[in-house]
Amino acid sequence: MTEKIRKPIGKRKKLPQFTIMNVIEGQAGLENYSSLFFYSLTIDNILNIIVLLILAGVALNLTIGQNGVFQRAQDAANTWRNAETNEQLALQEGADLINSYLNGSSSGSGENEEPIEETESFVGYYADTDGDGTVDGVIYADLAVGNTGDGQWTDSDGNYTIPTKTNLKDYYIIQEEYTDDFGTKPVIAPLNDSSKEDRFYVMALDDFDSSKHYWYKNAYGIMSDYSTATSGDFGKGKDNTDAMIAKWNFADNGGYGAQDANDMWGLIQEKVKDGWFVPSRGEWSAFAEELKVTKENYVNHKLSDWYWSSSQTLTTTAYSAHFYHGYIGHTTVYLDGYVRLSTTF
Ligand SMILES: [Ca+2]
Repeated sequence: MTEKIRKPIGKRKKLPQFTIMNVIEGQAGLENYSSLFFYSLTIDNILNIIVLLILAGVALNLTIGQNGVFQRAQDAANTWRNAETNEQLALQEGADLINSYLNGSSSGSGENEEPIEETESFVGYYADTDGDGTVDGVIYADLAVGNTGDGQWTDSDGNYTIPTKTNLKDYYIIQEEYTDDFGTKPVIAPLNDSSKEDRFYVMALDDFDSSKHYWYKNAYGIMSDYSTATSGDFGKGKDNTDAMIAKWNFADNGGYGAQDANDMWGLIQEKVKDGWFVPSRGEWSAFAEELKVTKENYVNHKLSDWYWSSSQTLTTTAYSAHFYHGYIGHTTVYLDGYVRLSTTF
């Protein structure tokens, strides 16, 4: 916007309470500012800016009160020749407040949000596990409530128990409506309280990648400690994953044999460092039953035919979630299957 286009506010309307406009018009130096808001102020958008500041949670008296942003800008303007620096600081503060609101940094922190109910199930809602505005998965277990399905997906291999816990973290609705592979639901994010327990189990909305991977190709027939090395229970996927990555990293030196480049335990390690894990047999069962996934509808949820779990079955096999058949299966560890990861928050 050029100098010619900007009209002195005083020539348009006579509003003494906004003599701040003199600040804008009196200043060649203002053109240094990158913010377009202060570059093109009119009486109309000054009012809009005040509304924005209030919406952004900035108290009214901080905005237009006795010691507010605009008052300080005005005061600075009155002594401009001696106090150019103060004026610029006050104006910059206003610009920063507006920019932080428009960038969402003052609306996504959750600090002013109502916590969600502690007795209601939020299974089926989407999760923004780090509150950054990007959805990370769908909630399939809520430890405030426990099972909401009947605790069994299809047959006894699909049994699961979701425990209930107390001292759980607080959460809030960060987005009222979001549509993805599990329909349209609100999105939940954590309030800031990291000292408490995670309440939710979350499944990623996409496979780890578009390829199929071995469970652990060379482990076939030599997993003699299968009954203790991993567990099929709900809540054990994280421990299973840590244990199997340790085994895989040991390879021939105490693990289940040589590594293969297509073994999932090698490929997922970066994601595991971010808190993701391969779901246990019970976690896959809970996911399927709690979200009512069947062999008839799994394609609609963009799920692949079958997935590895992190739970061993025998010396040669691990459990797998077979959506194509609609049940939990046992699969030989040198076969290749899809991988989808879970996390908690
Ligand atoms: Ca996120």
